[in-house]
Formats: sequence, structure tokens, C-alpha cells
Amino acid sequence: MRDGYDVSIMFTATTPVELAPDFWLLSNYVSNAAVLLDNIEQVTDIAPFRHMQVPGGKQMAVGMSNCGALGWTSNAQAYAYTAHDPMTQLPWPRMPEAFMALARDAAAAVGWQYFVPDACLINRYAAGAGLGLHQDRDERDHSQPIVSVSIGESCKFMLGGLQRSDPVRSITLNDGDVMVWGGRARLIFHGVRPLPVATKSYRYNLTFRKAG
Ligand code: MD3
Ligand code: FE
Repeated sequence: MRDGYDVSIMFTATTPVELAPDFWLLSNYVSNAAVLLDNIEQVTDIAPFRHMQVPGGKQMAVGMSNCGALGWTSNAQAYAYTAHDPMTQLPWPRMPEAFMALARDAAAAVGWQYFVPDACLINRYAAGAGLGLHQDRDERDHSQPIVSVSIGESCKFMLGGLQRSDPVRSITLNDGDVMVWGGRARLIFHGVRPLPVATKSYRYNLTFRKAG
């Protein structure tokens, strides 16, 4: 037992599918998302979801928070990983043990041993919220993979290529799905199509990174 939960019941033996070179989908990998929702609530009691501004001045449709030593933040000027929450000046809440175990086990399942993330970005999508096509390039060490976990409502994930103009595939992500990518996929363009306006509850996504 860690954090009061038996984290060993969290993972399902799913067959990983390589959607693109070094880009893996583990469908229905998480078998008890309730543990994750409980931990998200504990984190966001301290570091509430907020809609960050981005350079250019717009506000993101996705609500965001972080846990771990570093958190991804944005304002009207720049993006950065910071040790403190700029909204409260507090350190980001520590990464729950169940999160760490999930990220480590998923990375190892597709061959990235000893993944130790120091940052977990928590995204919350309501009806109408999406994330435009982008690359994740604010992390220092691009040799480390990223692990992402989908919780709650499904979404259509946009999987592009290494050029913004490359064709984009649409992949449905459901509750409990995990993606792991690195290497040749590390700088792939990707995004999330806006959730249909009739969507009744939230989609959450955890992204685990080695940012520092
Ligand atoms: C990077 N989040 O937070 S999962 C993000 O569902 C982000 O909330 C999305 O993109 C979400 O930056 C998508 C993360 C993801 C998926 C595929 C990638 C990041 C990726 C492929 C290449 C590089
Ligand atoms: Fe991203």
C-alpha cells in the first residue's frame, strides 16, 4: 500500500500498439481511474485548475494544474517550467506515488526503463475545449520519453508528423488509455479536437515529463 491505495491493481496487461515510430498506445491500461481522480482532486485543492494565457495574449480553453518538482506554466510573454505555482507562490504539490508508479510502469512496458518524471501537467477539458496542433519542446532532455494518461470523457487526438504541414490522423482516446512516446516521435505535432458541446463531464489528461 502506498498513499493508502494498492497501486498494484492499477495496470492491465494490454498489448502496446506502435502508432508511429517510437509512439505507443496502451489501450485501457489503467484499471482504476478512480484512484487517479482522487489524487487529481488532492492536487487541485492546493493548485487549482486555471486557464493560462499564452504568448499572443489568448487564454487556453484547457484548465491546467501541475504536480511534481516542476510545473509547466505559461503567461502572455513565455512558456516555462517553474518550481512554484505562479498563482499561489507555493511549490507545486508533490507527485502522488500512484502517478509515479503508473508513469514508470507504462514507460517500462514499451522499453523505456528507469523513467523518473519530475513534472506532471494535469489538463482538464470541458465541452468545447481542445488543444491546437503543437510540439512539446520546453523540456531540457529530449532523450527522455513522455507518458500521457487519459481519464474520463473520450476525445479525438490529432497525431501529426514532424512538420506542421504533415497529414494528421485522428485517434480516439478513451478513459484509461496511456500513450508513451520518445525518440523519433518526441517532436511530433499533436493536439486534441474540441470536445463536442454536448459533452456532460470532463476529460482529464496527465502528461509526465522529465523537464529539468
Ligand atoms: C508530444 N496534451 O499537454 S497528450 C500537452 O490530451 C498535450 O491533454 C494532450 O499535448 C492532452 O502538451 C495530448 C500528450 C501528447 C501526446 C502526443 C505527443 C504529447 C505529445 C506526441 C509527440 C510529442
Ligand atoms: Fe503536447
